[in-house]
Amino acid sequence: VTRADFPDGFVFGVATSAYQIEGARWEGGKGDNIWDVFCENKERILDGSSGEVAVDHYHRYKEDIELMASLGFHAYRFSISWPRIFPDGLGENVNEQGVAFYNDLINFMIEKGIEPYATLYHWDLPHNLQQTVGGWVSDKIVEYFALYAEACFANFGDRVKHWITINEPLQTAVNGYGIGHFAPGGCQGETARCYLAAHNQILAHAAAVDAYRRKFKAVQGGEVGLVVDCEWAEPFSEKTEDQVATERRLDFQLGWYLDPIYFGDYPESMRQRLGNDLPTFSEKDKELIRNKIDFVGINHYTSRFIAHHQDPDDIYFYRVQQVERIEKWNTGEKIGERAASEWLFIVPWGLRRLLNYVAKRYGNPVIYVTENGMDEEDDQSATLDQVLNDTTRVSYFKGYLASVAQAIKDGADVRGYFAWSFLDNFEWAMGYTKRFGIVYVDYKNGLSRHPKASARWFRHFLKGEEAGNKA
Ligand code: GCO
Repeated sequence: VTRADFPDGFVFGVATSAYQIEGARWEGGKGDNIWDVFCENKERILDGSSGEVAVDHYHRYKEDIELMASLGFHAYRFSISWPRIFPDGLGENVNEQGVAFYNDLINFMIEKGIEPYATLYHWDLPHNLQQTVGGWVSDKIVEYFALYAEACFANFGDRVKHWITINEPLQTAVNGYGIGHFAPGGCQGETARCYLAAHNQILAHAAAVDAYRRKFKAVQGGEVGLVVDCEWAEPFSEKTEDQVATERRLDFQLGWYLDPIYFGDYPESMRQRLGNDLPTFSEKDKELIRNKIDFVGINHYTSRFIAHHQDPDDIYFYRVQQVERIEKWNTGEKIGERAASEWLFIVPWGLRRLLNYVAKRYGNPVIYVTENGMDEEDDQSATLDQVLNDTTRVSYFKGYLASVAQAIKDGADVRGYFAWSFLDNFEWAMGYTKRFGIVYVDYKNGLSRHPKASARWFRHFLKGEEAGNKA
């Protein structure tokens, strides 16, 4: 795959999120977020760690942006920490120090020729909103989120032209409010709570887009999208029930969020299985959410074979009645090689299918691949040379980028691609045990940064040089 396989103007960037990299928990007038508090119980995180210091991007952002620019990336998808802007989340009295930090970051990016893509919510809800109103299960959150979004549009929208409201609402709903592996936790498989958290995220997204269109769009001229995470689902067998289960799986991942926005309601298969555990949209809600999206962000890492399953209480997707398989029933064909994370199998062709599926289901919307990448185990016994030589990741990127280029040729309107992640970082419940970065962070030696082979590969690829062309 080469740079020339992509249209002119196609955006290549890298992605991160605030809690995973910033650190500086107690600095700059920031309030606690739900992950700050969640990690205080060390048993919840595999290595007992937290994002309290993370990779100290808060203090090293200049070094990081310089490195990003030297690698030739055009764009940077970062997230704004809500409690840096409103420490208690209530949408009054903006914290000027927080605004100053993101102003500095954005200005420095632009100075280095990197375009900002800002995510408003990448899971770090102000703890106060969780404590006082119940976080995403309360409909009050919709208004608080809109106030926060407006403050960001007002302060940064003269320079930020691509906004993402919410990152992976599914993870917040399922893992945060349903199962409890993620903040805020405090639940164990509560179906209604999971679907309510999702419902309020959809409404909050729409309220933010609505505010943008009414108050900022005419002057600022930017675009606002939503980022959903979706694995590709491939039927486990030719049996009808497996084919139907596979469609249902996509309903429960993608349709869950995008159907209400594009068509005004949840997919029928969800209504059938969930009954009253699935909230309903009033006519007024429907009017608010319809078509409130300028682009679809897709976070994609892996694919699965999907089979039908009788058990209605399957833990992960709550009544989707399907089960994941990693080998085909008849041939034993593997879906792909596994990366470090248990859930991550390397399946480049899955991304092409997913992009074409999204294009078809939603009328060929503008799409950005907002995250794509793989992890390696943190190996304490390896030398620096060894850990920098991430050849599997290089082939992962080559394969997945080729798949994106094919989807574009098939007709999908994909405008950009962001590698996850720029830096090794705090991988949520896995702590620092998994490394997703194209830049290595030496946790034992002052958090120093070292570009891996994959970062160098991107540099050549982006320049259209030999190494990229041979790929
Ligand atoms: C997200 C992702 C990232 C993860 C990545 C690897 O929500 O955008 O969860 O934050 O680090 O997906 O698991």
